[in-house]
Amino acid sequence: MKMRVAVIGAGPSGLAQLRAFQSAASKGAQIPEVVCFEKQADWGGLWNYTWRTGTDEHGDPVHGSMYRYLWSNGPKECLEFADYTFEEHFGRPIASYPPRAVLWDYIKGRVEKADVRKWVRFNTPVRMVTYSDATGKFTVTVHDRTEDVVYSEEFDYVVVASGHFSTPNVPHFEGIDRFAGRVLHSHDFRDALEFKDKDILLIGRSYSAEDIGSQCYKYGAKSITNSYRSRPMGFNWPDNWEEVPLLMRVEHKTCHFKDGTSKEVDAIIMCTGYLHHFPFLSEDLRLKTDNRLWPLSLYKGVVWENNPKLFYIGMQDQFYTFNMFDAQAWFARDVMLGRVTLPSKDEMMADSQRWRDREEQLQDAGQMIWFQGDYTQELIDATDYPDFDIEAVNQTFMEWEHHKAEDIMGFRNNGYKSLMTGTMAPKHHTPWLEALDDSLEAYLAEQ
Ligand code: FAD
Ligand code: NA7
Repeated sequence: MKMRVAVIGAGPSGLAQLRAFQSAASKGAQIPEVVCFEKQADWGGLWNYTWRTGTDEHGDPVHGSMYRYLWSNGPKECLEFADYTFEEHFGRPIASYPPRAVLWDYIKGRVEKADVRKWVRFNTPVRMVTYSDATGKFTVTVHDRTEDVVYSEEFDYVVVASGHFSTPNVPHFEGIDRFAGRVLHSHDFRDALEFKDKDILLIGRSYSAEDIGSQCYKYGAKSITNSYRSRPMGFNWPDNWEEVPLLMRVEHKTCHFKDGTSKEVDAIIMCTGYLHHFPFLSEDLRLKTDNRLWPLSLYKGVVWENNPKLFYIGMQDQFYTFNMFDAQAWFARDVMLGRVTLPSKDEMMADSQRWRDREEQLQDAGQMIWFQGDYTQELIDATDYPDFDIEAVNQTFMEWEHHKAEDIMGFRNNGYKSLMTGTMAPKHHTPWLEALDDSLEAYLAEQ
């Protein structure tokens, strides 16, 4: 029987895996049968916006964590696919910080061109994956939600591409159970207009806190208070935005912070990150990690060292995204096709430990960017994924960091050069703070 590969998830990581196999086939390689299971009705992962929160139309947890008016939080030039450029997709250069719908369109364009939709079984969450030493195969049990049938199939390889920004990490704070306002996690945030004219408290100091706060500011929140555990973000915030130490307790609508100050707020939004959550994997296959640049147990960040027929794509914390997922997917593919030979388990673990040792020494964003750039380069060198100028991508990330430090509400007005085509991005027609319509049509309109 033909070799079979199961891919779990049709977000950017899973789609990278499909494209990797299709690319090999288009160059004449014999490829295995690839079956991708996707719990949502369409592909694109987080970029496929849902208005729903809580449970989906079938009663499963909603995957989506993205919200209305979300614009890319980094330059598109840093995530551009090396084998499918923005210019190829849109037929002309576009500005550097597209809204969600524009990036979703771009992601879809490549896989539509590759004609791999037929490999995806939609509305089909994976319920369980087990491995049998006796048969050397995985049994993948899924729930076809359209027909409401649970069934199992056997596979030679499994690729986990289910994402890790979907299951919220929700801490408890004293008195929050009696807070006289709305409490939610960033996973359930959908529309900043809900917080117009409100005093809001954000807990956390990372991307979600920064961006949800900026959204709320843009759409008219009265004040934004940002409570941090470790240290403030330190940007040059607008006048109605302040950063305070960690929330200690809540009394009615008053929040008390570690430095003894307090503030009355209407809503608390926990921007406290996400859990790597794989309820569908048996214990021997399950990655356990916090959100970091180098989770252990994955050789080259991809191959499950305890059973190298299992792969994980996109499990790291991310500066690099789409093109790093590609590099990982091409690597996983080449292991499966026998083009890359894996060393012994001890050697794989020693290699991972070297990356972890370096990760633990990283001091600042610049070092983290180069770390992930070096990692991506190493993977690209091992496969036929088109080489691109990683050093220049790193430099673009640094420009982005500087632009944020200069003007946190205006950094999205900058443009950068494509590292794939060499074209400079045009300036967007409307400054981000004034651009209230985030539709693809509005973004691409010439003005
Ligand atoms: P996901 O996009 O999460 O896709 C995983 C897929 O797996 C989903 O389609 C899901 O339905 C499916 N799935 C999950 N469980 C199962 C199951 N049991 N069975 C079947 N299918 C399953 N990155 C950027 O580059 N730029 C940004 O501006 C940016 N903004 C972001 C904003 C937010 C709010 C968040 C949360 C993330 C953002 N990211 C951004 C990072 C994001 O992680 C990546 O861009 C990308 O979506 C990751 O792709 P993925 O395929 O690994 O995961
Ligand atoms: P991140 O980047 O994982 O950050 C999580 C934040 O939550 C971080 O600032 C943490 O503080 C904070 N945190 C976690 N637990 C707590 C508790 N118990 N109390 C206070 N603060 C806490 O998640 P994000 O959602 O911001 O970003 C995820 C992705 O979404 C990212 O890729 C973006 O592109 C969008 P710390 O920094 O450790 O002090």
